Amino acid sequence: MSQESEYGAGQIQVLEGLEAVRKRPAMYIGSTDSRGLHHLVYEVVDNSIDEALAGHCDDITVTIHEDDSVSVADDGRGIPVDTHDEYDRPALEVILTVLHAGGKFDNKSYQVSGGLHGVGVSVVNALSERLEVEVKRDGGVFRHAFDRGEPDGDMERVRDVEAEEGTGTEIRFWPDGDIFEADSFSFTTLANRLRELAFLNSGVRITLRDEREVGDDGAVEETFEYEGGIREFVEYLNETRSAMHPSVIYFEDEDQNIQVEVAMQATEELQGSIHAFANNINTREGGSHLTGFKTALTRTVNDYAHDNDLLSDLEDNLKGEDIREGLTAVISVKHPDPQFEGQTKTKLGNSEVRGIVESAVHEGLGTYFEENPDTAQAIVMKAVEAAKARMAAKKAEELTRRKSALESTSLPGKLADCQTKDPEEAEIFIAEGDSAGGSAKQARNPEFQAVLPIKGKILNVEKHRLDRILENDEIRNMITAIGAGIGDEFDVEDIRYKKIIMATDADVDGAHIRTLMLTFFYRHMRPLLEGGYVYATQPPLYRIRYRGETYDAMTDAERDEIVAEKCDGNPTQVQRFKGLGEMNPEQLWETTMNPENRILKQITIEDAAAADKMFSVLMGDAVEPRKQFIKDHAPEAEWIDI
Ligand code: 0RA
Repeated sequence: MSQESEYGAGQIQVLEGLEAVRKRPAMYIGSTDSRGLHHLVYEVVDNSIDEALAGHCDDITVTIHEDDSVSVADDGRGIPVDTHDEYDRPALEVILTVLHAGGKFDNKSYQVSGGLHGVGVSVVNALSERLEVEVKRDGGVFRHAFDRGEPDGDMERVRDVEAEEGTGTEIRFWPDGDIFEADSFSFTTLANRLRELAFLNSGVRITLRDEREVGDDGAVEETFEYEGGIREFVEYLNETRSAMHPSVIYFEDEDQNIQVEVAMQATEELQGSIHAFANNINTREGGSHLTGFKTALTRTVNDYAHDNDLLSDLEDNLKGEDIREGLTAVISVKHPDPQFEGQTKTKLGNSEVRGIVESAVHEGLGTYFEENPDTAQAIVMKAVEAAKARMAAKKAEELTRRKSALESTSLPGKLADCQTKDPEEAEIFIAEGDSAGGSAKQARNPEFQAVLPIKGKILNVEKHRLDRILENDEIRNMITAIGAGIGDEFDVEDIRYKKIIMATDADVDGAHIRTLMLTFFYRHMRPLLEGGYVYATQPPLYRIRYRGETYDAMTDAERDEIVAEKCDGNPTQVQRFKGLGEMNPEQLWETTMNPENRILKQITIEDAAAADKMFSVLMGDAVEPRKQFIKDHAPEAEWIDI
């Protein structure tokens, strides 16, 4: 039973002070790692977005200051500063010091955004070493400050507001180092979310400034503003994909106070990319809005295909997955009382939404097909091709399964398996090239470490359908070794190793192979990444010897530091490892495989839209966008977050 049902929501507010937030921060913001830290920013920005949705704000500026504090400024109505009856304190102070107080104001009742945890700015205050707020409202400029949630003095009216200044709120906070493990904000992470918010709320201008990085012409700054809203979101996602029709299909509807917006565009690609949002939250686990969309899409396309006699080549109807091949879509609903369910509370539960989205899509798309028969026909023909490939893949899969059932062992011959059968303990190194694979086989601890060598460049799965992918030996070996199937059939419960470790060289080729493997995992075994089971080795670049000691360095800078500080500038030997294959088994064990000393990088996919974009840009055909993308993002490498 949750506390809420025991006490009722009313009493909870009395029971919970900001002390509760400081004691159990994860309950309020999910975690205290880097994700939680960034969540503080989103919590404040969500309040500004609410002002925008209420029609009172169109400009938001987020600034990362030099000291890694963040401020969020908006031109909304400003947080109320008059005296709050119940508390006999300025409303501004109440909103910042009382949990859940923000949403309690009558004139702010339609809170669409509200954040995933929907906890309010008081939580940000509780978790900040210091927070300063400035409000322009009621003809004055008001300031208030807090230390770890406690007011530092009283709210002050500092001056009259100048006529041209208008109204607004600026909140600057310094996250509490005692609470957060991470202390640095990532420009890319914030930019991804703010871009997404700007797409989802057309007309709002959101600027992100980074004052830690000062370039030739001042601070690094990016502004997101999209008049076209989610239509432009789809265009952005499709930047490097070849679209099958020139303009994005868009429709919107409102029913029972629930707003529905859908934007979609079919492409020639094989990967579909559908993103569903509820109240600006990326509902990764899907829910009623996504179900409604898929049902209507399948029905509308099949109806059109039947009415126009386009399915003569097939025995059956088109399946949903055939139709969604290469489809890019964004679904956004705004609901006055959203229910979030699922493991990560990112599944929309409200059942009434399903029917509303379903009829909006059925009607909107039906009309579009009637008005654009050429596009409709192309979409159907592409789905027919996908259906044929799906049936061919099924046959290939069955064949693989029957073949392996006949052979005495179904595991690939190249795999050196480990002794333990307990996935919790077992790890597999997928090693690039036979020489690294050979060394790893000698170096490993066979009790719990398995090694699968793969040939350098595996198939680029971004460019082939499943039937072709399954013909590839390296891919088949990975599927059988991991042991949990593939695609829709993939069941993460069956994985044979809980650490799947990509062992590739620390050079450009290694990075390429890692990307190929990751693309494969992302497209066909995504739960592996979602569960955090995928890792990459981080072998050192240099080994330095001096007076009987050995030191490993991961970078050139680290090497120089060791040479200067540990070896009196005069090392006995500096060995550069060009690749894993060059290390002898003992070195490989010591630097890369021994759990005691090795450094593993865990690969997780933070943001599905960003990852999708990354894989289609990196692995697709278009060359220019790829170059630009790598130039923009490679140094941070945060599209795949650690
Ligand atoms: C409570 C009530 C109203 C607005 C806000 C809070 C508010 C909070 C934040 C946080 C950041 N920016 C914000 N802007 C507004 C409604 C005020 C009214 O009715 O005038």
